[in-house]
Amino acid sequence: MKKLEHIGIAVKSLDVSNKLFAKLLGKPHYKIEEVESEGVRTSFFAVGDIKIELLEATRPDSAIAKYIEKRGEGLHHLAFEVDPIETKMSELAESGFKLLADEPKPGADNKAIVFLHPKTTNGVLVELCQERR
Ligand code: CMX
Repeated sequence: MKKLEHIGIAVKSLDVSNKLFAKLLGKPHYKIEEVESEGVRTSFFAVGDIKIELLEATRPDSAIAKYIEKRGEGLHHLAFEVDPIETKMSELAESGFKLLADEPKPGADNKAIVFLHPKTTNGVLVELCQERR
C-alpha cells in the first residue's frame, strides 16, 4: 500500500453532514460527486494529505443505504492507494483476502476501485484505489 488515501463515512444527508464536517474541520468540502454505479453521492474534505469522503445513498439498494439501516451513520471504509491495482489485487487474493470484484471499477475522484470483504479484514471494509490514467 502506498498510503491511506481517504476515510469513507456513511451519512444520511450530505447537506446536513457537509455543514457538520465544515464546522468540525474548519473548512468546507471542496467537491461533490455522484457515482451512479455505486448508488452514492459523495463530498470530499482535505485534512493534510488525507481526504474525508462523506457518502450518502442515492437509492435503497446502495451499499450505503444498507449500511445505515443496519448500523447507523459512521465510519464506512478505509481506502488505500495502490499502484498498479491489479498486482495488489492478485497479491492480496493469494494471501487469502476476499476481493468483492474480479476487476477494478470506476469510483469517485477519478479512481479505479475495488473492495475487500470486511469479514477477511477484521470487520473493516477496505478499499484499494488507483488514480485513473
Ligand atoms: N464495514 C464493516 N462491516 C460491514 C460493512 C462496512 N462498511 N458493510 C457491511 N458490513 C458487514 C455487515 O455488518 C454484516 O456483518 P454481520 O454478518 O456480522 O451482520 C456483513 O458485513 C454482511 O453485510 P450485509 O449487510 O449483509 O451486506 P452485504 O453482504 O449485502 O454487503 C458488503 C456488505 C461489504 C459486501 C457490501 O456493502 C459491498 O459490496 N461494499 C462495497 C461497495 C461499497 O461499499 N460501495 C459504496 C462506496 C462507494 C465509494 O466509495 O465510491
